[in-house]
Amino acid sequence: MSFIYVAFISLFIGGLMGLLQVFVRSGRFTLPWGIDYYQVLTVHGVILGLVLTTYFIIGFHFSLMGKTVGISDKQRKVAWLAFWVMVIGTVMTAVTILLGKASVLYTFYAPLKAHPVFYIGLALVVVGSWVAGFVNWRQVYLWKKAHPGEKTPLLAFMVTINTLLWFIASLGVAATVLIQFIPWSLGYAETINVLVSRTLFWYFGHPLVYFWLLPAYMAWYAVIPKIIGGKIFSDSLARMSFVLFLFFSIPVGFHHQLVEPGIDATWKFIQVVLTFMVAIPSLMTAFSMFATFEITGRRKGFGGLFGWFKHLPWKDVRFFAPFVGMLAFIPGGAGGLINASHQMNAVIHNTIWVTGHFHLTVATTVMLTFFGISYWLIPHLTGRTLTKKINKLGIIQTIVWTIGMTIMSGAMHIQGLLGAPRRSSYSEYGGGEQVTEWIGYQMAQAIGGTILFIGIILMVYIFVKLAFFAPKGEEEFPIAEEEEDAEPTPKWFENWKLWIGITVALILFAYTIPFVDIIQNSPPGSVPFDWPIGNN
Ligand code: HEM
Ligand SMILES: [Cu+2]
Repeated sequence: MSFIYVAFISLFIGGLMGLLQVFVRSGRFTLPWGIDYYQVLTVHGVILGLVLTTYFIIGFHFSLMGKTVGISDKQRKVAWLAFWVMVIGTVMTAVTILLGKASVLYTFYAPLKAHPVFYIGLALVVVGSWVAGFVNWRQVYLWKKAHPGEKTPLLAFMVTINTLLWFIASLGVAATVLIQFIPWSLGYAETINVLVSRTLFWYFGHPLVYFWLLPAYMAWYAVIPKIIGGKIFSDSLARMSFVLFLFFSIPVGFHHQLVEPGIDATWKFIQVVLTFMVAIPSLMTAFSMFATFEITGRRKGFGGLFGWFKHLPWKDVRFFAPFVGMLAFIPGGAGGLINASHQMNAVIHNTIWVTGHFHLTVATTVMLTFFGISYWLIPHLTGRTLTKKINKLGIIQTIVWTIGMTIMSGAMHIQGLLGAPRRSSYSEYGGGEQVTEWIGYQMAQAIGGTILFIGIILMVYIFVKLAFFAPKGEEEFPIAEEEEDAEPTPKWFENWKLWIGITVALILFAYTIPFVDIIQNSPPGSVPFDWPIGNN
């Protein structure tokens, strides 16, 4: 619950920044008191992309592990340690951003330099999250020892995969922060190798998006079936898709660096091919969700080609919100295929299309699923219940979010195709002709963003209700079961050495040669640049 408090406070602050951004970009509003647009945007990206997600996910992981394999008092203590290390790091980072000493955006690309405390704070957040992951692994290990021969519960298996993915991926960001950014920002190193830092960042940055997405998939595979009164479609298929996500989410960071001149095109091509492999587990997930829906509906006696579709509990927000999230993943995923394709990437690269894309994926698919989880998880943890009224408000919240996001993200996609840059305060670019094509859409973006902000206020209100004011009672923690006649899950799914071995082999294959090449043939490093630029 402590993790979730941080997540919802972040939602509110970050949402407010988002509102300011769409206002500024509409051209009708300037920030008061000399506040800098890029400071606001850094708060937004860091607090929503990094803080909200990581805290919610770790809290959700702990709740799933507690329910399935249990947590000992000692483990709980170490989990608190993880929490406080993360909080100290978050506060350090937040203070530097609020003081205007770290307006470097959440990707902190070199050679823009932040105050050293910004990087040290980030490093602490990562270390804290590792401690949390180690606790999870220990929980599974002790459960296995106490239950010889039994398979790890599905959700504990999934948490293990996601923490593994996070650990392996965040080694990259830890390396660049510790070896490159901290010495450079402290003045011990004069220059920084920009391409190495960006490569290490994206080695982390892509798997990061799967770290966000997999907890949503946990809820889709193992919670939603219970909510709709069905069973898990296939335990083995769910595990296999998670294993494939582990394989194919890390050795692919180059698809964020397709326009970078210092990386050999062959290796970009190889990493793009590996990127597209992720379509397999994604479509497996889509297939198994709809299979669950259909089987459950037919079992309840709803026949016909689509009759089973009508039986779904549309009025239950625990289902409705994540379901809308699933729908948003259809355009979101299609946009992702465009982003990852080298030629089409050239059209949308660094335009606000990209922002439109991830507001559909992380800010809708993932967020609406996390909200869907919150409706039962928060009352479950606080000993309260989800009332009919809050449920209804949740449905309204989902609809408001969908309308706001459709308008805002739609406007962003169109502007991007017309060439509007992302990460840019309002500008008419000296009256350039091309600008007239997109500038009107910035108004639509502001309207969508405002509706979206109303969605955030609603959600924060619901959170406060569920955490402090809803009637006392017992809220179910919905975990679906397997079919009675399900095929047994093969034992080799628990062969962690094999999964980790393949993951590491794929990473070494995709990164070793180009990385050596980048280091050997790098241009000179860069001295630090402070924001506003010129203070180097
Ligand atoms: C009221 C709701 C929101 C509004 C109005 C909003 C608006 C925006 C806008 C306009 C930008 C682009 C600014 C620019 O490139 O100049 C942006 C960037 C971003 N947003 Fe949001 N957003 C909202 C909610 C969210 C949520 C819920 C998340 C994540 C969970 C999120 C994550 C991000 C991230 C990671 C960036 C990129 C920052 C960067 O490029 O450095 N946003 N948002
Ligand atoms: Cu990516």
